[in-house]
Amino acid sequence: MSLRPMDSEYKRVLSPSLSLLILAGLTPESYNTYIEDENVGKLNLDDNPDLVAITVNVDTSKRAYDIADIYRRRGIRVVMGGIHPSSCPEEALEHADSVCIGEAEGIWESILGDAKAGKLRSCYYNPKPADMSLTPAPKWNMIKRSRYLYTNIVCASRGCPHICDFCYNSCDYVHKCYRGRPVKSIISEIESLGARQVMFIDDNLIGNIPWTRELVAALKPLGLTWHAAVSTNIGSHPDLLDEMAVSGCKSLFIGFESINENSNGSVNKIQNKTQTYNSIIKAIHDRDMMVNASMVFGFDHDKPSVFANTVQWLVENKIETMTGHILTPYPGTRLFNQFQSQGRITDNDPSHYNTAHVVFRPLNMTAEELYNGYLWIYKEIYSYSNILKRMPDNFHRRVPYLLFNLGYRKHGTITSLISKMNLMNATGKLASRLSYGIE
Ligand code: B12
Ligand code: SF4
Repeated sequence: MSLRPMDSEYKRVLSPSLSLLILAGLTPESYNTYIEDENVGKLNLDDNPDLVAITVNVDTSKRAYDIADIYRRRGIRVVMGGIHPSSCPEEALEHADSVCIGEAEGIWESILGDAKAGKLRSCYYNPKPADMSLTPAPKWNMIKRSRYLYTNIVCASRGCPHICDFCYNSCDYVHKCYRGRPVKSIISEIESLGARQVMFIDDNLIGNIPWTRELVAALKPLGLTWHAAVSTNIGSHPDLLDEMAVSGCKSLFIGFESINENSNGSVNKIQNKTQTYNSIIKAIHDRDMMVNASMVFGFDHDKPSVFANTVQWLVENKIETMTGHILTPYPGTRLFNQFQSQGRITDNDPSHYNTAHVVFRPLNMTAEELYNGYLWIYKEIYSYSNILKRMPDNFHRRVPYLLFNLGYRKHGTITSLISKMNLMNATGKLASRLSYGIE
């Protein structure tokens, strides 16, 4: 995983890749499998597996290709999957024997069978959206959970009903239909995790409101603390917000992206209505939940003033945390196609595609203004004075608020040491205990 200038080392060990744990869950017991993760330790590249499977994002693609080349030079076959090979299969095939485009459910078994029979095809793609009842529970026993900060992550759905131009959901290969997993299987997965706090890592937990209501109702008796990402239309469902709060939801990650309506419109984020933002935040705070606002900078309507205006809005609304991004045209997305046809892509180094570099020519500010503004807003919003100004009115939220804000500030030696000593999971548990009185 690549780090941004404001990231501490522990970002690498935040949580393991669910993709590989799910792939392991789809693999029949008769296969001897193991998982290696370079984020938590040195890879053993001298092993001799029959097949190597690698999950790849754009910013990790260079390293993934290097690893694949090492195995293939020794005659070991490599299959790649994940967001980047799915949108750029030809590029991935220069380093892999085979690419899985999109979801693995329903095709991983064929890949394994074909590999065993020596008939591996170069591309596999399920033209239909995967049946969510086929998604197995991640095989947690395949990794050392103590090496990660959080291993209580759950993916309850696939996709999103919206199609924002900068999001991977706008890629051609993505099935444009939202699917929730059967609620029963989500609940039994949570129960088997044995955790009292759960992070849902879905794109959008409210992509199908009746299904979300069913899920939230089933979460209620578990007495959990949970966190999730939702789209801004949560503001139209106050009764669902009530139920979420009662069932233990403590924070919502929301892609507000911009306080400039034209900027949101320019990337087809038409569901975001800036005049509703403040009331959405108030509705969430009134129910004692925190808001993590995802903000993107560098849209065609953004001027240099966007940074100061955004800080003012974040502080005025006492938004607990901000995750900031420089607009990034991910290969395969509609935004990428637009910028490419306009000749505005200025940097093709994949490792720079982690939303912390300017890889295109902005319209209403220079690339330097965009980059410096991005660094400035992180410093400014997580300055001790602004952390104090944004302190929640509700006393209960203050401990988790402070811990989350300290987590967003850059920490060097101490977190590296905690990570090296395999104390990440214990640190996560301590943070949960301090915040919510649970582990
Ligand atoms: C959770 C998450 C995170 C977590 C990561 C937790 C973890 N350890 O995995 C955190 C918060 C750390 C994170 C960080 C970042 N993330 Co993120 N993240 C996600 C999110 C929401 C879910 C990923 C996930 O686990 N999905 C569940 C799994 C099961 O789905 P999956 O990976 O797609 O796997 C399926 C298939 O793709 C396939 N598959 C996958 N791999 C393989 C391999 C083989 C061999 C095969 C056969 C099949 C296969 O099978 C799986 C089952 O069907 C995605 C959005 C999304 N929905 O994918 C963004 C996403 C992956 N993140 C993104 C970004 C930009 C980032 C950051 C750069 C953001 C930042 N500025 O810091 C960082 C860097 C991440 C990195 N370098 O790895 C982008 C990546 C864009 C791209 N084209 O690469 C995404 C797509 C978000 C978006 N909407 O644009 N992220
Ligand atoms: S609302 Fe979020 S997850 Fe959905 S398409 Fe837009 S950016 Fe992607």
